[in-house]
Amino acid sequence: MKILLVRPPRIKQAVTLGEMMFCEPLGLQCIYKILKEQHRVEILDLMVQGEDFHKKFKEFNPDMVGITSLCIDVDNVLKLAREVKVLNPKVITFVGGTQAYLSPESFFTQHVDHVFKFTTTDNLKKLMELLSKGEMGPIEGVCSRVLDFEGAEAKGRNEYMVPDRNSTKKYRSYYSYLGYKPCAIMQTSLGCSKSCDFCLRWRIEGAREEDIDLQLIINQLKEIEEPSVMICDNDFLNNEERLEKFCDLLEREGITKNFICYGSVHSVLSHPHTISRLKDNGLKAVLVGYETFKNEELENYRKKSTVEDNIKASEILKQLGIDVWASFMLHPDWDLEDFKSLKKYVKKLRPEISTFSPLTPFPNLPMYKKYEERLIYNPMEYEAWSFGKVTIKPSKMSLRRYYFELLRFVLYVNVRMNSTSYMIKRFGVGTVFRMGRGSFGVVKTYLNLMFKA
Ligand code: B12
Ligand code: SF4
Repeated sequence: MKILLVRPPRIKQAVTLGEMMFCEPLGLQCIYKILKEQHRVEILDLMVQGEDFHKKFKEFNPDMVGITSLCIDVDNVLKLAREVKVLNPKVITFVGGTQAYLSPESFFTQHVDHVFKFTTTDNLKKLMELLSKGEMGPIEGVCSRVLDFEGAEAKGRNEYMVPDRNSTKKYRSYYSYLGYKPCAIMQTSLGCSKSCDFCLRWRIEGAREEDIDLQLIINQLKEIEEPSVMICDNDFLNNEERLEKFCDLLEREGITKNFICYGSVHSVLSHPHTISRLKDNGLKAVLVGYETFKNEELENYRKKSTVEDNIKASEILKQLGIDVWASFMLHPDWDLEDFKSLKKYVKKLRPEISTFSPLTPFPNLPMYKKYEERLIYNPMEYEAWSFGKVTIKPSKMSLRRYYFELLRFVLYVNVRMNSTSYMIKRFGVGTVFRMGRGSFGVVKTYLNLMFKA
């Protein structure tokens, strides 16, 4: 069979980082590797500007079209599936990815034939085998239209798979992570035992770390041509012993890359000497969730660190010369004083880059119930759930004023607190120009939201 695997285009009107950066579609590259054993498979990445779905469809003339999905992509995925059926009703459509895992029902329409609630080598191969024989029956983790989309309640998780990075060879120069371009991404571990209250990641991957064999990781690294690699594990710095072994292997194999990763404050505090060794092996920047300046909020979020821990971790990372890309969560019950306190706190922490996200009680989180009465959007307004929009009605000021404070804060931090000069020093003027254009898009979206509020 001929199978076309598609990543939907960026969504301009949603608040996303898409204008600034996007990385390789790992999930599609993983299933490509399995499917290509028996089929002719191609990836079409519509996030890359200039790619045209109709043109590709006509050229490749697929028997099946598989589409990946994140929360905000639902409308785009459904539109693509509809287009497939209009172009050729015989072509089979199937959908997978994060949104299919969290809410498979969002894709239960007449244009989607199969929804992968979770994906394993077995269920993928089983579907292909049945389709090749022209048969159909229940498959674990797959909700099929001919079976009335049964199985949405099935329990199971996405399997760790090794991606085939050659599948995106023609796109690879576009893939970046903030200033690092070209940049690959890889996953070395699943799950997160910190299980913070607002976080979807441990819910998707499990509440304990499942570390993948390091030799398998080193083999992938050896094949990655890009000089920079973003490790998208939830807390790559978590396991001291594993990190030491990782450094041993990098040194033994002579692998030199720029590494960027997510790391928790807890991990930074627990083994700074190992993180220092990792720095000697290429660790350039860590994405840390400091979230808030209030211990009470950190506790409510079930974060395992305190405000004081955050300050200590920021000092350690400064001393080690590792850049910090910090994220903060804006609480809907903040007043003007709180925004001022956050400003002071950010000044104290001095991260190289700061990003801010309004607290988002995503429909699958228990937090959703707590804020249900105050929600501005309903769960079907998919594009609103990007972790960029204010989704909970603020209690201490109007929504318009809240957006105003948010915008003022974002501009203050980015313009006054040196992140521009840091970016120029680190990545050069060209990159800053590209990112500046992206940030301008985000600012414009926020301005629109403010005036509409
Ligand atoms: C890398 C990454 C990105 C990359 C690339 C994402 C991509 N898939 O194309 C970029 C930078 C582009 C990105 C952007 C965004 N992201 Co993001 N991202 C991640 C991250 C860190 C890792 C995802 C990943 O690659 N995992 C590994 C792969 C292997 O897993 P996977 O894609 O799920 O694939 C598996 C299965 O789902 C399946 N599969 C995947 N696709 C398909 C397709 C078919 C047909 C089949 C059968 C199976 C299948 O195969 C794999 C088997 O293991 C996750 C956090 C996390 N740890 O999950 C957040 C995450 C997925 N992102 C998230 C969000 C919110 C966003 C943004 C909206 C953020 C923003 N405001 O800008 C944007 C949206 C972009 C857009 N559409 O415009 C949320 C998703 C929430 C949700 N409910 O969907 C997550 C979970 C982070 C979070 N906040 O909790 N992201
Ligand atoms: S440490 Fe990070 S990835 Fe882990 S649960 Fe908390 S917010 Fe999520």
